[in-house]
Amino acid sequence: MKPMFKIFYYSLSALLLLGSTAVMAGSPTVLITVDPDNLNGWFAKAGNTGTGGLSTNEPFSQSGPGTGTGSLEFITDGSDGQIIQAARIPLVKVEDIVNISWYFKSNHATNVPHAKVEYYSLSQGRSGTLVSVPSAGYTPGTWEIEHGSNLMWWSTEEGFGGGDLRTWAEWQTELAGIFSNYLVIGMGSTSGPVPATTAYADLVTITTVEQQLQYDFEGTALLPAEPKTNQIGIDNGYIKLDVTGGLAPSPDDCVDAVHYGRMVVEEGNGDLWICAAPGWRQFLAPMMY
Ligand SMILES: [Ca+2]
Repeated sequence: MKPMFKIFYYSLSALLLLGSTAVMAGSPTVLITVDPDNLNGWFAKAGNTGTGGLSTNEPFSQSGPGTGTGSLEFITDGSDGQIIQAARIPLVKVEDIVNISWYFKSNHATNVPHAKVEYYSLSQGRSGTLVSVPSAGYTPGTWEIEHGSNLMWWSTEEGFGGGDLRTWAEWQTELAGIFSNYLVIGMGSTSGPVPATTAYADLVTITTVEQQLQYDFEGTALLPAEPKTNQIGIDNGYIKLDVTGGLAPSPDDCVDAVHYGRMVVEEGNGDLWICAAPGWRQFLAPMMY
């Protein structure tokens, strides 16, 4: 890309963001290429049932449609409960996310890739997934951009259901101090029918109070499965589990097969919690004084 165009592009991006929330002037944009040789932390989120990955079928880059060597592809075949999600761990507070934007193209008017933000706080005992509601009036077959700061969002957290739509700014306030553990771009649903759809997303951009990270998906590859986090260690000869922070572990951390086998210790009373098919099982510490 010619340098002049790049400068223009970034200026245009900044203009598009103006008028949403407090966009930080001078926040540096970092372009990150996500390709088969370096997926830069992106993986297929657990629970995916459709197909997808990096694709050369729809080249897209900062210069727009037809440029670059690929994009992120999502394919559902029309059966019930299909969902495809790509994710990465941003490790940033929800309140510090100023905007998330993404370019997308779909052959369906409403089944389109959109962003989600998972959050989790052991100390506050809260967790959930913020789900953006795509703009109405999308024209199938066209590349368009969405800005999350202009959309309404709901949360999977109990008490904040699909009818409780809030602006991004309102969620920044509601979730003050809580970290986002996953940035997700996905399509489909885990419940109910999902139309047969082929869609693409690219230039997924997360703007925080400190910087703007722009992910350009390129090349061809299936995304790898969600990595297992290191939750167990050996500490001076003892097997050491994570602790819960004095609370019961989050129900959302024990909902499907990839979670079964998780163990965690409630350090206040010494209870051991084990995740299995019925959900968390609590093993009470015996009183041995
Ligand atoms: Ca691309």
